[in-house]
Amino acid sequence: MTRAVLSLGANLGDRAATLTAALDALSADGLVAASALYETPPWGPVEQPAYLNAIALVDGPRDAAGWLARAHELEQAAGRTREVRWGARTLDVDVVLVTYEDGKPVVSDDPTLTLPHPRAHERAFVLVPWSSVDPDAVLPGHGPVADLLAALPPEEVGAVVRWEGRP
Ligand code: A4P
Ligand code: MG
Repeated sequence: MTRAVLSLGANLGDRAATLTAALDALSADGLVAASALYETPPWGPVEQPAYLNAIALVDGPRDAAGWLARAHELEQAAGRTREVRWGARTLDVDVVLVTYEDGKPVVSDDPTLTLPHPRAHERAFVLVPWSSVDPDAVLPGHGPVADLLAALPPEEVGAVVRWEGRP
């Protein structure tokens, strides 16, 4: 049994429907908590539309590779095509962290599955929803998520806004 922290992001198509469907699908995988949806400015070198992001905590019998495989299944189910790295996508599911029952993290520098996720600590779009569902969360190697958030530029944190849907 492991716990995975999954980061979901969508910035093409009906973003909210895509994320809601993926979170619903995860209820069959031991979904423990799902964050609200947050609208977030695109991060990275590629110009692209705003994202909706969410975090899911799941407990299940998978190992880390099993969670990555599940993440890829959810991306395929959303009709994801892989084009530009860091570019726009219907659904991106990243594995942020996998922990064993004793709380020890899976640590891997394998490029096909790097754990903990190498960029999670600097991404408000991961840390804000994560701390909303687990205020005491710790990112191994980097420290408490609350401290990481406090260290980010306030404007980056403030730009991650709970999404209430369009009027
Ligand atoms: N991979 C290695 N480690 C992991 C991991 N921990 N979780 C490998 C998931 N995948 C991992 O990913 C490329 C390869 O990374 C995979 O084959 C997998 O084996 P990908 O999903 O095919 O491509 P990508 O998503 O374009 O690349 P990457 O590196 O995952 O990009 P990021 O870092 O996820 O950036 N802005 C906002 N606001 N919100 C977002 O969600 N997302 C991105 C994508 C850019 N900007 C964003 C957002
Ligand atoms: Mg990805």
